[in-house]
Amino acid sequence: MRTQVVIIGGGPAGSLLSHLLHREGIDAIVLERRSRDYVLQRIRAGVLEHGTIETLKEAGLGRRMDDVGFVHDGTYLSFDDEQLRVDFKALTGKSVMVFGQTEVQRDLYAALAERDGSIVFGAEDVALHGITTDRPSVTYTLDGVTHEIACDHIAGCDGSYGVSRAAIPDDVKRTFERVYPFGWLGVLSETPPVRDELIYANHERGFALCSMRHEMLSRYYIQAPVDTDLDAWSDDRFWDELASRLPADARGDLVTGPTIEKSIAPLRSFVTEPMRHGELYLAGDAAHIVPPTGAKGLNLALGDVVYLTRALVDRYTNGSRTGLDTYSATALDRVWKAVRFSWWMTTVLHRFPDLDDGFDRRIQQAELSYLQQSEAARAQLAENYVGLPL
Ligand code: RFL
Ligand code: PHB
Repeated sequence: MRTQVVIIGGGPAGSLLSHLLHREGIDAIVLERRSRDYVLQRIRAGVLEHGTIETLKEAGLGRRMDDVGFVHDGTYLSFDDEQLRVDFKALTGKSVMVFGQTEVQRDLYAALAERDGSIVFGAEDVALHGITTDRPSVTYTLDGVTHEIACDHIAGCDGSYGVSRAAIPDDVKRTFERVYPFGWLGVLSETPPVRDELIYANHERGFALCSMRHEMLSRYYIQAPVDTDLDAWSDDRFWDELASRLPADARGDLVTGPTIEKSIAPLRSFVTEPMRHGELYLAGDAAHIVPPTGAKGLNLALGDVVYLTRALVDRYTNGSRTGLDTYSATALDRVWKAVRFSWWMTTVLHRFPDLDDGFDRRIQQAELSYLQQSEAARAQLAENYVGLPL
């Protein structure tokens, strides 16, 4: 079999890439290790940047987002007894959309389902061949039978534990990592969100975040040790701990109920450079991970895909390789700014258990006080939160 682009991984990055390429008349096949239902059950990101919203709309994927997503013009930060609203709309003219990753993925799979053979679910033992030649190919096993697809280019969209990044030799790539000494314990509950916008809380007991999916589905997180035993966290214990970290008025408005999901996620920053080797192009979590505090992971993945689509259109429509040659540098420039912002939000809003000499805490207090007093400080937060231009 032959196609123009083999896409490894059918998460948001891989499925959007396939959809955008198809609209440009470029053939692609997505190889996804899991089943469709498995991917749709993963509960992950919730906030879409301005540029992501525009991209999805331009790609004909905006209808349900516009119908059921929530436009948010700002967010709340709380610390000690203070609260601050950062007004994205007033500071940048832009807003974000609360629309879960699961919903984005559902719309992408619906678009892919209209084209037979555009995605293979349950593809095992995916392996890359000849990535530094002009005849790359990918093999995989489906129901015990091995298949081979010859192609011009391979897009590695298989997340942080996929096979694509590992196909770049160690002496070619360089990785950068920061592991944070805590995780996020998150729950979903069929209760009304505590407020109409998100609350990011820095409290002496640790960070907390109030988010949502829709009118009767809330998403809450609290900072917790990475090795937290989920069985030790009854719903009551979670609600008590969350309430203790929220500003008093929000605490009073918090509606509790049974949780329908509970999980712990580690927090880390990770970047691999370059994002291209031969005819292999990495996009999304395959190339970089950010802590969720800045709500950037999904947006960054989709941003890479926009750049890669432009580069492939340049190649197939204009016969120019310039876009492909500059893809890694272009993407990394934007990636590092999101890595910086996510690191900064994480550092300013969490309590660091092993930093108790007081210096870092004073810096944190100074950052928060500066945000309160300076419109310029709030504008830099807002500009990054709604997303830098693509
Ligand atoms: P994904 O979503 O991980 O998709 C990669 C896909 O590749 C498949 N795969 C393979 N397929 C074939 N062969 C192989 N060898 C393969 N290995 C893997 C996988 O099954 C999967 O379907 O990466 P992508 O597309 O780059 O999208 C990135 C986003 O999913 C990610 O950045 C965000 O979800 C990160 N993230 C969050 N981001 C936020 O902005 N806010 C959040 O609240 C948030 N919560 C999260 C998260 C990521 C999490 N992970 C990865 C553990 C919570 C969690 C738990
Ligand atoms: C979420 O709703 O899951 C969410 C929102 C904002 C973040 C991280 C996660 O910064």
